[in-house]
Amino acid sequence: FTKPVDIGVLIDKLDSLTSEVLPEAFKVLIVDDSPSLASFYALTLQSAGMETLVVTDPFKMLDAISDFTPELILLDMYMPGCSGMELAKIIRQQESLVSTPIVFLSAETNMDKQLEAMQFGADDFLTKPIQADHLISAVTSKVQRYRTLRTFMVRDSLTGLLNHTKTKEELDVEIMRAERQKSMLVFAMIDIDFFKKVNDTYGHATGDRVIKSLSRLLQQRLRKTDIIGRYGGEEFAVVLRDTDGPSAFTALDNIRKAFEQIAQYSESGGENFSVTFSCGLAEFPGFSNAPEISNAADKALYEAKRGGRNRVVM
Ligand code: GH3
Ligand code: MG
Ligand code: MG
Ligand code: MG
Repeated sequence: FTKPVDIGVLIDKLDSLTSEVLPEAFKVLIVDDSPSLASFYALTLQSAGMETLVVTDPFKMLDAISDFTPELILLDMYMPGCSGMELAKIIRQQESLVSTPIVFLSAETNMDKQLEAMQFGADDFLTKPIQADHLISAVTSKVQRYRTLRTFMVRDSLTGLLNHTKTKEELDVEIMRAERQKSMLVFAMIDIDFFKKVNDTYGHATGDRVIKSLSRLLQQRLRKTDIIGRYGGEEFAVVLRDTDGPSAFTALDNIRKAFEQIAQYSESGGENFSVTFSCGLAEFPGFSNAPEISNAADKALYEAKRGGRNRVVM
């Protein structure tokens, strides 16, 4: 017998493999009390390469959503004990689902009833019976738009890095993963030194370029699996996965030296100049949850500033 397999680890492995090779399949949740109709919609969407989950009991919808994280919800209007409109209202009350597309699919042909249903936060109304290609194209365009919207919602526009909110979410996810896999991670907070002086001396546009140069350096020097976010104006945060304190220290300290070496310049001419940053690190385990670990990294960053800047503190 071989060792028992840790399913969580296996799923993570599979996750990272497929996400690098294939574009992810659209994930569609189908809520309809008729099993035969629901399975017809599911097969139709699967034939277009989508991943589907069918729920025929409306009261089980929320559980299904939290496990499946759909990118579109196809909702029947009339179901025993619960209307599609009530479900739409419940979906919109969940913070993580405020922008998830909801499409009603119902035999209701009365325009007023349709409009009324739309007011519960739905994005479209399709009528039964529906042609397979019509269903596929309606779902495809909605999910594509949702994906585009999501990229704008989670990315910072100057650097293309993850924004503050998304970075914090990712820290939570990675701590849970590390707990499950009994692995380590390091959270790093980076803050550019005397950045006000850069802006005051060379102008805001040059300041922006300095921010971008650090963003590029982090992307080049860190691993593909590390999570890099723009945490604030001239502040960055990094989650280094499967990394212990000493390795993270070495990595960040090398980046620190490389950043200091970059010849920064100003559009208005003059001599090149150099900019530095300070960095604070905290390790998991050691600190056991996201607030604690980010607090510890913040404290370490403060120590780095107090100790004279241009340094990494653990
Ligand atoms: P310290 O070494 O203590 O961090 O000094 P500092 O001057 O960097 O201190 P502080 O964090 O108070 O100042 C950050 C400045 O960064 C303030 C703000 O004007 C500037 N800033 C914030 N966001 C941006 C941005 O997107 N672009 C530019 N050019 N400047 C920004
Ligand atoms: Mg029905
Ligand atoms: Mg700052
Ligand atoms: Mg600063």
